[in-house]
Amino acid sequence: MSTTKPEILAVMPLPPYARAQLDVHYTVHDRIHLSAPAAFAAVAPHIRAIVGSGEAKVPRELMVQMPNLKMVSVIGVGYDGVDTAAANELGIQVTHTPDVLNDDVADLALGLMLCAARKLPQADQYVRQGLWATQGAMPLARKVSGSRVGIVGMGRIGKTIAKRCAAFDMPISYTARSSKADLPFTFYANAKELAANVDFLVVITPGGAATKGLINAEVLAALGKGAGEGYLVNVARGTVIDQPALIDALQKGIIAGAGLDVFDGEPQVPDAFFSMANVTLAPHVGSATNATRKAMADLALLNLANFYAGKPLATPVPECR
Ligand code: 8YV
Repeated sequence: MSTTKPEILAVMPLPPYARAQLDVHYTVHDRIHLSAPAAFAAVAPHIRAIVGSGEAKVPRELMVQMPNLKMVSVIGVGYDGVDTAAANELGIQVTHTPDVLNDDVADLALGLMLCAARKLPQADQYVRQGLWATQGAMPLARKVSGSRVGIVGMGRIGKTIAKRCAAFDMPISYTARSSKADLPFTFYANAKELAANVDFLVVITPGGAATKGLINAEVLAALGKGAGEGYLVNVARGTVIDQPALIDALQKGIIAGAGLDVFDGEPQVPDAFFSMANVTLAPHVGSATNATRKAMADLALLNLANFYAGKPLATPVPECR
């Protein structure tokens, strides 16, 4: 029996636990260290699997450079950076890590709602800067419990967010590709109608071409109801929001505020957000707890192990089954 470890390509730096586990079982080549074409060409024929996080970019041009590539294991539920059509054509399987991060992403969505409406980051600053003692009570905030929530994308994480919103006595509406008969929530056919009928709009739909710019100026105007109302929360992908339109809506007070975990072009974040008092910003931390990142890495490793053992993959993406 050969003791040589299979060679895999990491398309981006990986979290420490995932990296350590991968190193036990595989020889991991880092794309970042193979920028010279000759260096990459020397490794490429040996690569049968790629690993990367949810933000990994795996375009057709990269796949075709590895003649023996047969698998892409994404450590993340989102895989909008992977060209799944090309993968299908080239006979490359793609896996991701659904379900294990539902709780964390939903927790963060509620956290951002509370931060945006109850101004928790500002409240913290108010105390630290001694303003409580010198200026008295903070201005009053917006009540969250009982407010209407609209969820854009009613998949696994959307349902987990809804469960938490139900505990806050929030009437729940949603939009998705189709209405789901088994859910006791109000369905709207599109994001604009949904936005017009809610106080909080929470975005948790997959990224990619199909949802690019879905939350545009019109949707934001509908959320604001002509009266500067409505809060936007995004825990999906930055591309789902028309970011310049959001900046405009926040600057002009078209909507009341936003809580954002993801950005178009992250980790670069437009400076315009930094000076806004009506937005709470987070650096894409939806799944970023020790327990969940471990569960995600373990699932990605299981997919890789199954692939090398010739067994069915645990969590293939729907497009590549
Ligand atoms: C992470 C994510 O950012 O799962 C996703 O789609 O966006 C995240 O959980 C990340 O990719 C973890 O590696």
